[in-house]
Amino acid sequence: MSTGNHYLGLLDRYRDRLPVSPDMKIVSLVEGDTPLIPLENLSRAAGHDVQIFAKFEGLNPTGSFKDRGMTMAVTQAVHEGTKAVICASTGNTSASAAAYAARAGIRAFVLIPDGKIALGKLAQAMIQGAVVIQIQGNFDDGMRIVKEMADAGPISIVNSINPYRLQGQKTAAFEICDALGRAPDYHCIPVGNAGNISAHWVGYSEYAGVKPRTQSCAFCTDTCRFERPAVVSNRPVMVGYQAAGSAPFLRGGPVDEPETVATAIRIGNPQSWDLAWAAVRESGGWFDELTDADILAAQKLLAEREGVFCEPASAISVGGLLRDIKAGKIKPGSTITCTLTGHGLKDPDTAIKQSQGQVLQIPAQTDLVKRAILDRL
Ligand code: AN7
Repeated sequence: MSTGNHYLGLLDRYRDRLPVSPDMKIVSLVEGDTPLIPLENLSRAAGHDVQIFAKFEGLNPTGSFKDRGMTMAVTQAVHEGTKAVICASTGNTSASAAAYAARAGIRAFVLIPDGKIALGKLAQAMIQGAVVIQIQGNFDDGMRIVKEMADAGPISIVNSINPYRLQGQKTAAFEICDALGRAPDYHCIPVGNAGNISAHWVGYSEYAGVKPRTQSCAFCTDTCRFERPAVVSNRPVMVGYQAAGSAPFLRGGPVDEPETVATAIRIGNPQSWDLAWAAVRESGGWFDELTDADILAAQKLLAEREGVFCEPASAISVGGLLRDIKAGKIKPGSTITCTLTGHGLKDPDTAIKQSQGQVLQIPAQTDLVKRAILDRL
């Protein structure tokens, strides 16, 4: 389907840097190419001459960054002749897996935690025809079960332990470099299962023509992309933020009962542990944690000051960055990108709950409405 300059998704755009062969039938919803939004108000308020950009991944087709990895993983799964995909999920992976499976005409099985999944994500998985299995446990329990089912039949795991997922997700780093003409000085990103921070480091390293010291992908023999010419000459410092009640990277090991309002990152036993540590160490970065109150405050700040509505887990990248700028951990004059991983509409309950009192109840009379407005001008 060639259509001139029509953007056809990230597997098409970055095909020469991805494990996409000519005989593959690409399963795509035209994901990627998300906006890199300058956060001018927050940059000004932060001072220190910083330039903050939000990579708004919530504007992918299913409303989260997961679509980048899913187009690659489902394309590969279909190529291998799989009949179904399966994942454990805090919500966004299941929404994305359901969509791409629907597109490919295969079945999706999604394991979600008991309660604690944002309503929008559940709605997506259900309407897109996934078999939704709610387990009496959390994400980590679901992940364990999915891994134990690896050889159950012609069914592909599409969690980020599937290396094709990370390959797709690395394209976010490419897009940022393509937009800025260089890599940012810092990249701030929420961390749950830790696939995304790992994938970004692969992408940045590849674009800088540097092979990460830790092996970061499964394609090092036949389809290694690190030999390709460099596009940029720098790599960012990688900074990963976790919710305080769900922060294994800060605790130094798995957390048994993770808890946070940011349900997307309510994960106690991250699967990409080593890769994420490698990204942070090799880049000279760090992990830090935010309380639920700080996460919600950051979500509100982004919405109120910049008009950008992301889900709580996403806002942690901006909340953490602003704190680190204040603390003097970010060099003055830096260019910083923050990944906003998912759309705010995924979780309307939390948004409404923390905006209480903002709906005025007024009789349907012009004078009363007028007065209410004039009082607030
Ligand atoms: C909005 O959907 O793990 O560190 O099962 O949905 O790569 O896991 C979601 C993760 C950040 C963390 N922001 O990314 C799932 C799932 C949002 C997310 C993360 C997730 P990783």
